[in-house]
Amino acid sequence: THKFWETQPVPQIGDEPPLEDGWIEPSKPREEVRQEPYPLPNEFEWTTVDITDPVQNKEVHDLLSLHYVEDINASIRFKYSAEFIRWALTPPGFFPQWHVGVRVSANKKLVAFISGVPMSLRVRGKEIAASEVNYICIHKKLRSKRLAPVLIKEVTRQINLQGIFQAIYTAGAVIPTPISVCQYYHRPLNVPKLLAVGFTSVPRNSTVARMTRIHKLPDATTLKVRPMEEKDVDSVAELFARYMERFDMAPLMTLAEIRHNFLSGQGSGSGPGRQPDQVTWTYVVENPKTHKISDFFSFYYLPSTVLRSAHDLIEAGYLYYYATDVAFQDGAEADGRLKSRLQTLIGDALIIAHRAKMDVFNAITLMDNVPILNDLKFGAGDGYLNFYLYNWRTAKLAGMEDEGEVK
Ligand code: YNC
Ligand code: MG
Repeated sequence: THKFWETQPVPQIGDEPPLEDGWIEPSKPREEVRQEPYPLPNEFEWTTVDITDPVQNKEVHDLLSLHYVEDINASIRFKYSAEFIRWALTPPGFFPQWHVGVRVSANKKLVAFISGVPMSLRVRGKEIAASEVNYICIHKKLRSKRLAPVLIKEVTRQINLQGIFQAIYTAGAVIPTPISVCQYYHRPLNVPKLLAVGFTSVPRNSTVARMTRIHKLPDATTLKVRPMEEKDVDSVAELFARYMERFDMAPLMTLAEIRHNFLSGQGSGSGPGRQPDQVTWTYVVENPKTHKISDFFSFYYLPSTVLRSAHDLIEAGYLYYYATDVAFQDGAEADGRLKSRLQTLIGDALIIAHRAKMDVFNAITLMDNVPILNDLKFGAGDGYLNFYLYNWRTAKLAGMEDEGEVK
């Protein structure tokens, strides 16, 4: 049973698929939203974290570094950089009040956090002004005390106060009720390193040398890709919007959001070396005649701490958004031209990530990833990511029943 989630406007276990998409609870006028913060146990107090303040940014970074998501074996833990957290929490139109922290009253130590950012989401035919809720984290010493529901209710209140009543969120945890579940896949880039830290092991029928050879990548990309620049924003936005029409659920991004999400810290024309503040890496293919962007891919850099040797980091790239105009050519999907182009494009992402000295490249089974993962030598991981909508009914997304299967 789910004492908390049973009380929330989310589809409950066993609910029939809805006849029509829409809210579960109607929106309220601002004055009908609860005006007072939810009560916390006595020794704690609420704080609005100013994530643009380097000191508070670091406090969130430090909390997550020690207490955020671990893999199922507790062998690695995400280590979001301070720059990453600031980037993720400051998209265009962000609300500082949606960055909710809990401090110990006595010494002001930050011991819990949850955040929301505004976004525009399309679910099937409907556009929703939504929030994306992420980075819920409670200090390990304060676990299992029902503090998480208080954090969730408080961020919901702050979001409601801005006139937003829907949210999207993802979690490894299974709660009522996922609309989709994706599996993690991993593509080794630095085999000796991954073996040394115990992220992978040598199968019985293989050797280190053989594994290294199989995963070797060329230095040069196949396509003529270059880092995305400011001048590409319009063209990338157009390509992105059109490509996303392929999917039942996708974000809708303004030009400002395209710029924020894809150009973060990427100095124009910067080479493959890692910039200190670089979070996302976006590369484009420019049509030499029209100067339109025909393809782009993006990934973000997110290391994980190796827990049995805390000084070791696994440097990982995560596939983010991509698009290709091959998808718009007649018959391209049916005759395999789309799959082939995507394989080349994402293959180039692997090459760039490898050149940037990353150890592994990760992807989940969404968008058009599934058909290309095996050929690109990704292996299935043991992690899953569940997708959820708050206060929105819709049937489960495609891939929910056949996840993991190659189309
Ligand atoms: C979770 N990840 O089921 P029931 S992902 C949501 N998301 O409630 P307690 C979760 N709910 O089942 P703990 C959850 N994990 O009794 C647990 N729950 O109804 C539910 N880990 O609370 C759980 N970050 O305080 C149960 O649990 C209730 O002390 C139990 O705290 C949980 O960011 C947690 O994995 C996850 O820091 C904070 O374990 C803690 O264990 C922790 O006794 C490591 O809570 C870090 C970690 C999760 C990453 C993520 C997405 C969060 C989504 C939250 C839901 C947002 C809803 C939309 C709100 C806006 C609405 C609008 C408009
Ligand atoms: Mg708790």
